Amino acid sequence: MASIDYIERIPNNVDLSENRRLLRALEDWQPKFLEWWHDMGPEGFQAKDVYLRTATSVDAKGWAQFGYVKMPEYRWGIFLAEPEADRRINFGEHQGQPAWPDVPGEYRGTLRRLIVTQGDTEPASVEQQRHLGRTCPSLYDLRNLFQVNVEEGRHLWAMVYLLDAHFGRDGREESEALLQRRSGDHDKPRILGAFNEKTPDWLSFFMFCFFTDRDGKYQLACLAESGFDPLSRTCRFMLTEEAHHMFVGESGVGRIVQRACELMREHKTDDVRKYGGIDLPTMQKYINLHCSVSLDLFGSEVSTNAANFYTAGLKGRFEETKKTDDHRLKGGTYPVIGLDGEKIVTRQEAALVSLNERLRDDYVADCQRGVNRWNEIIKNHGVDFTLTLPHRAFRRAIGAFAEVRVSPDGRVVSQAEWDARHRDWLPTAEDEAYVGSLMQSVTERGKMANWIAPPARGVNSQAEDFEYVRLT
Ligand code: BYC
Repeated sequence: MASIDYIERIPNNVDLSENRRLLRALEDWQPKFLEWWHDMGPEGFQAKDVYLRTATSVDAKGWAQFGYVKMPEYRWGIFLAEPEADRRINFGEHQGQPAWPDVPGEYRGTLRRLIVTQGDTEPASVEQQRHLGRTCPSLYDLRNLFQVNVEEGRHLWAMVYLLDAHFGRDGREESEALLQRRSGDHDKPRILGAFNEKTPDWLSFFMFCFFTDRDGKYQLACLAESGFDPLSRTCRFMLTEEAHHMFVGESGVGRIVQRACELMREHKTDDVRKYGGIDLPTMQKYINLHCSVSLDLFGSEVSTNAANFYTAGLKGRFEETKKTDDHRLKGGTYPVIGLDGEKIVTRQEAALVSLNERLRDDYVADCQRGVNRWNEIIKNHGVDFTLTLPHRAFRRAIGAFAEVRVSPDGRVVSQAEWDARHRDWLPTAEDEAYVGSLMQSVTERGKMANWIAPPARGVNSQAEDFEYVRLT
């Protein structure tokens, strides 16, 4: 079961050849996917050999095989984690019952919606990042961008498989629609807010991978708990790939921080822009922006949708099975922040409707660990500066704080104060223009743009001057 059938046109470990109807549906979708990839995937570089990792099996030995591949020839396919014998539903009103191999009729609409929402983010991120190849800071980073892009493409396949295999004609229509919406498009936008934002430069890309891909980790981890077993197994395998995307984000931002500190020390100044670096206050503004956009992806603090997903056994909590409560959340409460007039207060809400906030708490704690590691880099250079996460009520568009203005340190502020101060808190047009001015492509082997430090080690332990993308 672990090994993947690469003889088939669509690599898979789900015995696709045994299911002619599904095979036909996916073979019908495949050229449309490739057309979308051609139109909306990475601009340029499609004919170049890229040093990519491809999964040849879903076990530890096979899921990271490296070799040169042209992106359109990447073997996108369908890989589910190994089935767990006698898997049970671990939470909600069906707790203890065997996990479902098929979609229960009563949850068809809800599950389809969850899967479509998840699926929609994958092509969206590829669309958001499609222009970045032209301004890469190094071949190493160019290759990492493409690795992330092809894997997001595969995550789209993962959701399309579920739609085509389990939702009949509706599912096939949704699969088509996933290729028709476009990030940022006025008429047919992507479903969630963050996926309609621009990713205009590499600083934004690294921030996106750190903050927004991390939402992916937490949402996938909750879907991996699902009582619908094919969704659980699909998400479990996706999580192994997601880890690399967050590594790209954290190490990318860390390398920019490192370079800023090096320039500060070398030139004995905080004004590293003079020397072509990205200064730490600008990094802080980008953190404020990307963190706040990603916090919205968890939905409202108090949500009956989340309660219903949980009770139905469709979407669990992060590390559900490690928790020691009743896994039904009938009686308990959970602290949730909200507004009391002009004040931000914490209230105890019913645990069941607080699941979005609880997941946001897990997420914020994880983000903070990454920020601490960036601060270590700063401290090790003897620089007196601390990067922080903005308060979770800052610049929110979804939930209890959508209608108020809140400062990064968590004060509800007047519109007048917001107007006077927001330039200190969020990237300004000048900041974006400055960062944009640094985005000059560096593609010589082993070379790095001046605003970013080299990585600590190469991909798959390759040498510093390894040719990650063959441009000639
Ligand atoms: N933007 O009770 P509410 C990833 C809607 S990222 C726009 O507040 P709920 C990746 C909501 O749909 C992970 N709309 O929230 C990362 C609802 O609409 P209706 C993606 C939003 O439903 C990087 C209404 O507001 N996966 O994988 O509890 C690169 C009230 O809903 C937003 C998932 O999200 C928003 N930010 O939770 C590539 C998992 N937030 O019903 C990939 C699947 C809420 O009134 N999705 N709304 O029309 C879900 O679990 C839930 O849909 C959400 C929302 C967590 C997103």
